[in-house]
Amino acid sequence: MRTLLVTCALFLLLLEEIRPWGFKDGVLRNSIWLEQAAGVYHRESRKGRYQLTFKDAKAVCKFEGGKLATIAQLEAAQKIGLHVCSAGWFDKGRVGYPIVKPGPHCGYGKVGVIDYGFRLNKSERWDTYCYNPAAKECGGIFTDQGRVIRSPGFPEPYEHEQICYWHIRVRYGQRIRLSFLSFDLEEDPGCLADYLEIYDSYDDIGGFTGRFCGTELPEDFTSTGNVMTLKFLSDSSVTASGFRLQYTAFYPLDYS
Ligand SMILES: *[C@@H]1O[C@H](CO)[C@@H](O)[C@H](O)[C@H]1NC(C)=O
Ligand SMILES: [Ca+2]
Repeated sequence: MRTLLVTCALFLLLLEEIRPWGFKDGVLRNSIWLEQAAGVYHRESRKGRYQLTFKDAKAVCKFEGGKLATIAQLEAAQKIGLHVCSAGWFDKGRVGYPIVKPGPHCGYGKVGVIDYGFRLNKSERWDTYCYNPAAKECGGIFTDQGRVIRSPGFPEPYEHEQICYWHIRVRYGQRIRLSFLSFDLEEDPGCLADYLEIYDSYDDIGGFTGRFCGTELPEDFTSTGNVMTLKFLSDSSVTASGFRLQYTAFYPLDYS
């Protein structure tokens, strides 16, 4: 993973243009909204956004041991912070998404479950909202000053078909240092099977920093701002013991 250094350098150049997350115009801009609440979570197809028919959506939720969320379950989850800017199928062929924070680009400025109603055409393609209160804990939102993060079940082998996100948000002005303690994911040249990705960002859209697999311990990484996202994905065959890493928040001595 020597390309990491190059990616990193390039990214640092790009990042100079971007303000770190924090207060801007008196508004706290680094909020992270829940992606899983009260047993409800959002899924998109492995092929990407808006690829699931109603039948596919049911199959995805069932595959993970749950079922499509009802509107009542989605509303309950929204009340405690589930915020997803993607429309998905829920129970009985309804489509919508939960919005906590009003914004012009998502939910037409409204808050609550944005409801597209019962779809007549069940071949339309959307994401899905599943309900599974027994879902394995995987990922999370961390605001502590430091913590050890482990792949699910570590040191036992992780399961197939998992996607976990860890969002780290520390105090404004702080940075985050990641140190890998142990690393063992299915090895393949492009890391297309199982991988851990690091994003120097609050989500996995911007700030891609590196993708890792195999047994080589990735180098330590330091964020440029006070947020970071880790994404772990496993495919449907071959597992390994996974990873263990530590993050630590610190105040940089030099702000330049
Ligand atoms: C239903 O939606 C699918 C996907 O958008 C589309 O290809 C199909 O033509 C639609 N069927 C009808 C009857 O509108
Ligand atoms: Ca695998």
